Amino acid sequence: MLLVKNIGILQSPVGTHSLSGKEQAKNIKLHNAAVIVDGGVISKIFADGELPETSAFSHCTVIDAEGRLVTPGLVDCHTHLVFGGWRQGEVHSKLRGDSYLDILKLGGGILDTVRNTRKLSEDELYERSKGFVEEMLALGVTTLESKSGYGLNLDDELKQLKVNKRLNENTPMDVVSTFLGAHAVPTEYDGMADEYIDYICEVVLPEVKRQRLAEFCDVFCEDGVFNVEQSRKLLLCAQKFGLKSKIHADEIEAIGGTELAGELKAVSAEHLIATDKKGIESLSRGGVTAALLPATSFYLNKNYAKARKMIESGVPVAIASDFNPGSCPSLNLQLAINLGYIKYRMYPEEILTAVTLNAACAIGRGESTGSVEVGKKADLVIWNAPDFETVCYRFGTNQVKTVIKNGEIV
Ligand code: IZC
Ligand code: ZN
Repeated sequence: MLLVKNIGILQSPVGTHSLSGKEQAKNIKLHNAAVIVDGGVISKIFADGELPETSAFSHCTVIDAEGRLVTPGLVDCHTHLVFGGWRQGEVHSKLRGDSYLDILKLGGGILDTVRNTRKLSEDELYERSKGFVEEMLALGVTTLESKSGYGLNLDDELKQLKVNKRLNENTPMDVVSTFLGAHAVPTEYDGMADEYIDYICEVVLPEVKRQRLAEFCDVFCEDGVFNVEQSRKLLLCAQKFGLKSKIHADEIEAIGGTELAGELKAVSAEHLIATDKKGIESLSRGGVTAALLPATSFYLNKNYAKARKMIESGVPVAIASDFNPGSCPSLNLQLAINLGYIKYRMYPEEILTAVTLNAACAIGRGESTGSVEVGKKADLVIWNAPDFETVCYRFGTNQVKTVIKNGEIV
């Protein structure tokens, strides 16, 4: 058993469902608190110094938080962390006027990472990704989603998904696997996006299902990548194989991906940089979580998603890193927290919900993590900060003091 005592403030959203509207800003804040962990699960929570001075906890391992803030472990619900190579050369072209989509059209961008990912063996990819996972743990992330999408053929997509599985099994991180075979049209199918979608539906998805390698299916619904009809066809086909839907929508152009997310009642629509009022209404009607990625807006020199409008319209907002080698080569979710505060003008309580419970719900983990409550996993962060406002305010440094995953210090 583990006892975390002398918690200055224990702050957390509450529940197993995503929170929207005013509920998103509701966090419990327990002062002078303590948490007892048994078997990796939270078994008791004390507040206002009510931890009994008995020997009942003498057999516990004790962590003294020394008056610090404690929150749930962070959940990063959108990453592309299994990849080969980097794309540092692209920044130069982007700063001189080539757009992200221009670079992709010329066979660079995602397709460059596909070439570098295909070259690596599963073991090589695993070792590299494990390093990223360790860094993310040290930054306070205890659960994450990892997308494929740099293989774009049967073997290389399965290779990435198998790495997700190994990361989940062999590191302390909980890794939720998403199949993103429709991330770009591979060069072998140049100009034949429809045929590539058919190939995924007929050849790749059945294997992903048979080997149980993913829970979600995602698609890059974007100008010049996959249109709404292709995205719909793919996601409906994936639903038949039991994969829940996610959509990369409105990252660059609003071509209708957000409306499709509403129509299909997707679990989440992700990016939403270019989403307007109509798109927001459709998310709200469909009960879709908006997974916002502010570090990508920063890195692409783009606008920021209309987070306040989404919250006001009752759309649950999650915030994630979008770690990938192109549009966001940062795996630091704390940076996304800072940008959520300054650029989205979200309140610290809303942001905490966005990077814990709402993010957990966006990847189907709301029952087990995302809040500090009896019965949930003992995934906790002790911060080098007295309150979450300070975490939102300071930036550029790792503000985590200690990370506890399943009741163990990592
Ligand atoms: O590698 O560019 N937007 N996919 C869709 C990405 C960004 C990742 C990449
Ligand atoms: Zn993405």
